[in-house]
Amino acid sequence: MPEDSIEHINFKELNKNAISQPLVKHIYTADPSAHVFAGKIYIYPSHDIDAGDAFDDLGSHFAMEDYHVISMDHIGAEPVDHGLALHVKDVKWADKQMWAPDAAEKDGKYYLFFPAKGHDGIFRIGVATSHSPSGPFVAEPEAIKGSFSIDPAVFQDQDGSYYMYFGGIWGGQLQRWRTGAFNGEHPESPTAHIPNDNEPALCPKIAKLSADLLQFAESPKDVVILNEQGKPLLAGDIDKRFFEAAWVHKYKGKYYFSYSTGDTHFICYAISDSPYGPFTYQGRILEPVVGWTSHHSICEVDDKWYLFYHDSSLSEGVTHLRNIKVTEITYDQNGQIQTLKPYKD
Ligand code: FUB
Repeated sequence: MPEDSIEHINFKELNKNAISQPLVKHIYTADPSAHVFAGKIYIYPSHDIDAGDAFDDLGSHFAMEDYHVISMDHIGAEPVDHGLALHVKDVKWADKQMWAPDAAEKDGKYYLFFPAKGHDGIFRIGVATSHSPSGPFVAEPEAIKGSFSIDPAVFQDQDGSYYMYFGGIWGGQLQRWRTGAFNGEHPESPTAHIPNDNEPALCPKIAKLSADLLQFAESPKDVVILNEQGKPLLAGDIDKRFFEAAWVHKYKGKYYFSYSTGDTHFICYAISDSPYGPFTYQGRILEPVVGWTSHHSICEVDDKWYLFYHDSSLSEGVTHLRNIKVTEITYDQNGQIQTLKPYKD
């Protein structure tokens, strides 16, 4: 929801009409990646703070420094904050902006994947490990080789393969990697290097992970999203094209790739028969929330499917002070996800 419409919002009314309430209120949290590990729900969110950086279209105001893991015994249970899981000062290669993380489990070990800006100002993706799903996590000394941009989401397929989906345009720098190398020209511009409206949209990326989950096992490839006519979405399809916040889940044998359209504020999804795509655009999962960003994950808990998402209702509309939420999603008999309105009319 655009910033300029926030001053007209009656937050008391809005919260009364919201389809869900903030899960935690003692800290600001965003970008919730949810998983069931050892029978419990674990949420890996960003930990929003007010570091005093002014709002800009590069997202400089998202100046997060650390991560906390939140757990819940079941949906509706009291969320538990497990405290500091990882701080940027303990990540050798990272300088700032600990953005949207995700986690995975393999053979009883837990992996926290996170983007951060290195000392050269370039976003990379790192990994940290722990023997507990709630951390604390110990970071690898270097970022994942060949990683770039933001918003890692790690999907474990039924055959035991793990894939990382990632990328984000504007402040997430994906557009700066169009030639395979980082293009640092026009550093202050979020839209320099973005394709023209009539050109194919920038694609999120996928890379299979190595067996130890610490590296890419292959060079990142494009995740192509097709329109209903089977043509790649165009950069000008701003209500549908990928912006950031990739997530993949499998439902009835199909791969569902969901993502945020960023500046148009929707959570959309596309379906494929392969984890690599191409994915065909299907529609919206979530209409715009209060706050500029919209970011989510989808997780099955006790045979029901849930959308973990965020808005800025707790801070009454402050873009970079968000709060995580959860609500159920439903599929029709054709596997289509019913679009949710975050606030009832
Ligand atoms: O939280 C910082 C950034 O905002 C995330 O990485 C994006 O997905 C957006 O939610």
